[in-house]
Amino acid sequence: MDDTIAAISTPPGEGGIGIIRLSGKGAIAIADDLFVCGKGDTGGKGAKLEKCGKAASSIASHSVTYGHIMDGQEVLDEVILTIMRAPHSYTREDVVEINCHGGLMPLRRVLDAVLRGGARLASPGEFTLRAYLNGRIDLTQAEAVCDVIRARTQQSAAVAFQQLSGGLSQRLDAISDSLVRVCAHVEAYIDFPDEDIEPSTYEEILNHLHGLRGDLSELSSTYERGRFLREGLSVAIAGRPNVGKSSLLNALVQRDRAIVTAFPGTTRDTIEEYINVEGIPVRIIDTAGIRAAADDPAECEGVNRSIMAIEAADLVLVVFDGTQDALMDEDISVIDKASAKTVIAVINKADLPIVLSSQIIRDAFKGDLPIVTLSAKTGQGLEGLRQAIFDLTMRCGCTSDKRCGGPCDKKGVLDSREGVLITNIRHKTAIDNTISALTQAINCLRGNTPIEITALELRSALNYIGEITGVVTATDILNKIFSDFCIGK
Ligand SMILES: Nc1nc2c(ncn2[C@@H]2O[C@H](COP(=O)(O)OP(=O)(O)OP(=O)(O)O)[C@@H](O)[C@H]2O)c(=O)[nH]1
Ligand SMILES: [Mg+2]
Repeated sequence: MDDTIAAISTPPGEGGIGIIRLSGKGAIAIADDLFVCGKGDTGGKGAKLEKCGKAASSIASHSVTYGHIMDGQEVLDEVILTIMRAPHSYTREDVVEINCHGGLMPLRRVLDAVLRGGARLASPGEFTLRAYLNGRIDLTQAEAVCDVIRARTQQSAAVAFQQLSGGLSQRLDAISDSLVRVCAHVEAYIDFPDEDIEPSTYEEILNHLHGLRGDLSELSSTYERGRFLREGLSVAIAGRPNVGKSSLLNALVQRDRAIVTAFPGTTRDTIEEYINVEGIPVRIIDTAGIRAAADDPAECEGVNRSIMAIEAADLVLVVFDGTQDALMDEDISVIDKASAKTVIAVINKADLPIVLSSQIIRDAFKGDLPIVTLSAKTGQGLEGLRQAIFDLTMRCGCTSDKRCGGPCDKKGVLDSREGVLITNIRHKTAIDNTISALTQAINCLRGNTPIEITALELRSALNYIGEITGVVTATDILNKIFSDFCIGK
């Protein structure tokens, strides 16, 4: 943390501007050596500059200054320099941002000069790591930085922003503060072993612990919805050949992405696209039609890939041709492969007379499931499918039965009472560990266990919560979290 780090903070490629960021004690001194304020041509060696005479170190914090980055007499790039002095910066250290032209060469040349000037190339996420280590943000907020950058839909971004602005931390801090008070209460009895716990105090502590455990369970139960908003949902389109799977993919992505022909066995490889279903980022996967008679090696491999895609998907759309009044063996074979998954049945070709009944499908699946009738050709009924995907994913009107799913208020996902969703498996695991420790503490209190053991369980519950916000954190967890970041953030 004593050195100065630097990196290109904008993505590789060509753009209007590209930014090099420096952070650390030496950042402003390095800028002093390289930056010449004032107008001039950008014509390489011997360029004439009308210097304004202002050194980088004399530029006011949070202001921008026009000038050039020089390597001796050579102009490396025409830039805008921004200085943000500690502690009012992203990392709470002195930060310098150099806005260069957004191309590979200007950025590389300026970065090289900065590194020669004494900075070290930053590791992935190191700016955010410093922000965390210097106490500007906690660990959940640091993780949210990555989520904001990677968000694919407005809803995903909203959840990430909420975490970034401390929504989750505040909720956990409140629980943690309560737990500290209970802990202090219990530990007081360790210090005065002759005192017996009053029955009323006893009940009070137990009630309090039950309440906290309830709050945490509620938070933990939001994970499934939160995960889909953060990571997206994978949806495989499965079915026998020629039922209209590729047509359905094309209808959902609103362009001719996959080849459609009247011949069965058209699709061989799986094809993936992203769509936005009411804020849920959905990776939709078109697969080869499943049939046993596929003797062409490419089609056989396609069928294997279809089966793997079904197994890996969060949700499977099993497509049927609604113009046929009975299911074929090949349909049954697809149903067998998908029946362990969460399924929406799609009766396709509704622009033609539909003769396939929903009851036949329910019987084949041996139970109730959402069934949507649509036409991939005309788009009729497509909105119903999007709604069914949303309802099923967000468990609308649903409890533990994974196949249920009633109508659901779309806004309900984010306007939920608690307003905070758990989106990260690390947080969910720590919350579940906290719940287990609280359950142990409650059992200890109820049994005849020495009060010291209860106190230990409460301490371990506190530690688990601390792991989430980063109050208690092992180095390997930090390394894992920040290695996931891009360089320059
Ligand atoms: N009338 C009508 N025809 C459709 C509809 N959807 C697909 N088709 C036709 O059905 C045939 C097969 O469509 P595809 O989308 O290629 O079917 P697939 O399930 O991807 O077929 P494979 O890739 O061979 O497994 C084509 O002739 C499509 O035009 C629909 O909604 N209505
Ligand atoms: Mg196809």
